[in-house]
Amino acid sequence: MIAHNLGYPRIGSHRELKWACEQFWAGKITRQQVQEAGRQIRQSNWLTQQQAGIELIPCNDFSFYDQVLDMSLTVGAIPNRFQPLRDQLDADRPNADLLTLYFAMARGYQQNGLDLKAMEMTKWFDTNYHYIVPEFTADQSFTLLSEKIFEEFEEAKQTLDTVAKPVLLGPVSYLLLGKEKKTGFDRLDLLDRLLPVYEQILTQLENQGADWIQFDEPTLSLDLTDEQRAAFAKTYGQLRAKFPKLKLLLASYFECYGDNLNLAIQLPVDALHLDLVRCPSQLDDILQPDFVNKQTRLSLGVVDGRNIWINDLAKSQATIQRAIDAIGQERVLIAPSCSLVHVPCDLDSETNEEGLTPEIKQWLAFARQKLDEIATLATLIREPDNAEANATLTANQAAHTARRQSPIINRPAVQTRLKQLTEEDAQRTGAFTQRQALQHERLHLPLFPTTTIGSFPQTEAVRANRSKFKKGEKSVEEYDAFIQQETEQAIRWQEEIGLDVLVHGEFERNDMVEYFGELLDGFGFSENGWVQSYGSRCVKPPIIYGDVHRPEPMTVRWAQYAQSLTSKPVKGMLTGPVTILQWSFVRDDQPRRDTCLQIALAIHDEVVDLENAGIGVIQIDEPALREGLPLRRENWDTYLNWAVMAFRVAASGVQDHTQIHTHMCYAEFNDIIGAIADLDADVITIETSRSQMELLDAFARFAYPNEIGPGVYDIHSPRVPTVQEMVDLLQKATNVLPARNLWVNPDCGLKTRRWPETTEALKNMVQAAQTARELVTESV
Ligand code: THG
Ligand code: ZN
Repeated sequence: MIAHNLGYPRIGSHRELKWACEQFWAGKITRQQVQEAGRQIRQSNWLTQQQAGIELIPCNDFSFYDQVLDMSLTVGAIPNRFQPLRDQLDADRPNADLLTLYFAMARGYQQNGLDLKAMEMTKWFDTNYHYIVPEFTADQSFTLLSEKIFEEFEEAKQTLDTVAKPVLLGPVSYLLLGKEKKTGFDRLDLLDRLLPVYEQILTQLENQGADWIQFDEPTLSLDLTDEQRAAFAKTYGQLRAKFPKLKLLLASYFECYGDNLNLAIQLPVDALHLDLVRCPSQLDDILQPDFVNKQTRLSLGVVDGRNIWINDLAKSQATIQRAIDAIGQERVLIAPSCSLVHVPCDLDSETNEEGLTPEIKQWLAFARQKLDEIATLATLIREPDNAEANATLTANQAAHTARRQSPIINRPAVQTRLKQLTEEDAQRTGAFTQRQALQHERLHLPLFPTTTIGSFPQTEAVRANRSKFKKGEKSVEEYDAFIQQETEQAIRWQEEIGLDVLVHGEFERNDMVEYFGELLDGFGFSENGWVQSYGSRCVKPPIIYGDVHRPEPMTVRWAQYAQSLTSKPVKGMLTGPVTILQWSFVRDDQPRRDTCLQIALAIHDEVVDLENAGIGVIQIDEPALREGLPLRRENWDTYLNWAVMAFRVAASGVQDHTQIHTHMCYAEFNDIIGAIADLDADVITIETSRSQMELLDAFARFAYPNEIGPGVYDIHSPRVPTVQEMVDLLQKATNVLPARNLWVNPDCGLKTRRWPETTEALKNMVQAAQTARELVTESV
């Protein structure tokens, strides 16, 4: 039996990686200094794992930006547009400055006369982590370029005095997660060119003394075609034949192997990892004669790598024992369900009892605590009488009992309200056309009304004030006065620009989920519970531990204040239940659906309060609706049913003349357009920056009935769009959708932009709306 780990958070327990990278990008520290920061994080992580009792420790799980991008650099899959930079850096010579090339691929490069666009980023399976999408061409070639994996293996050996287990994204998943830049070929056809580079990597690692190699192949948890399955068989057959001595561990996670299980069993690898948190049933599925009669070991992913609850050690012990009874202790490895990068580093960094009380903390385990759980489980199996391990087990059981019975978790009134929920609670009074007429009568908006998505630039001053307030260096009164002043300025500024539906600007908010988490009962929040979202950017997901309840109105005050300053409508701004659920750590003691509907009830109450406070337009953002989709299609309908229901519960309860908006990011709407229509929001604003026409086509083909604001410019770039390009877009939109249903807005919130470009862009946008109105009137 081996206690092992699949990967450890690399941001550092106080986000050391973020600070180092951002300083390096700003030119404030040298390449050597940022490299040194990386080295310190790796060493600290390795020693932490060793001290915790992890016997097989991962290496190459560190990354300065993203592990998929690391793989692209390792196999030399550098898009052609970076060639001029490679020439400048002389990138193909040993010891070249690959870090500059690497960050250029991740973030773009505008220096030395070059203007290189960053590679695309997309979500990693159903997590809040984003990876850099490999770009492939038909004439793609691969060569071993970066030596990172060898260097880190050597470094781990020096640090640990033993060999670590290099982690590689497997070749099939690497190809499948990428994208063909042009049509006319299938990226899986590149496998024959890619495998030799993987073989080179394994040859060198074997020469360096490597024993185990971990291949992450998480695409095995997706629906695969026969061709894709065949690629797995071919890959591992070939690697096995060439490397009979290396121990290959194949890891998939986040879902059941499902109908890929037979394939996985047949692959000639030394160990197969099972995510027993997401899919406990697959242990029995695999412990059949077919598998039992082989030599393959099982890595049992019993400790949750996606959530922050303590493990049920007794239950895990029983699970492990069941496997041991079938295949013997020698064939078992104990592991987290997936890499620990999806959980925060260390619970011991949490000292603020307001966010996490000692009672709640005893129910939680962050990455470092999860290592201890894995080690304890190994001890319990090897030495059933070990006193320390048994004391831990007893305390663990007591914590679980306490959690089940705790009054802070159970709110009978909330549970009753949830039970009594009916379809009627998810229903606006009138049909859309009726509501639309009443809303037009009340709001007096022009054709092509203009609005923004909600947030405005978060300046240094806004951030500094919030941080001082949180540290107690600013009083509530001082902070409120500051927010009031910012809000008033924002209202005046929007009036000047001539927008039709205004927003208050969200200067009082940090993150759109964290903010609500801090105001709702049943939510805890951490001080240092950061999780990497992309590159140096992190999020601090709230922790939902109990029945959700809204103790008092959350947003009414600022909305009402903003509305009091102007005669134009001001939108109330809320985050929707699905997004709050999706971007939080959720309870593992009740279905996600129930938690989501509890949040929906809290948002529902907020919506009603906003209406009573005189707010006539209310936006309920659901940017995470699409990303909450289960990985397997067979589970989509169940999810979409409750997710749509939750949104509708939140949005219902207001009168027909109150206009409900929603907003969604990420353009892949085709496959869920029916669910989007079922939300029955009066207005949806959407991100379209990547492909406006494709998106509009999807809505037109579906004959989307309600009002819609296809983003007319991309907020992700500081570039100011021209009036003409936005007019053109609006014209294209009127060709496929009724003009009376169209809104004019940027494609996402403006939080990450600066004021100067925002002002210019919105002025042009208002002008474009005006021109579009004139064009439509002329043509009538
Ligand atoms: N909030 C949450 N999750 C998200 C997003 C969000 N997931 C998807 C998408 N948006 C991810 N995008 C970002 C964008 C910016 C940042 C994080 C994720 C970011 N974070 C700050 C940082 O790392 O410096 C810290 C945040 C803060 O200061 O509060 O900039 O919007 N939950
Ligand atoms: Zn958005």
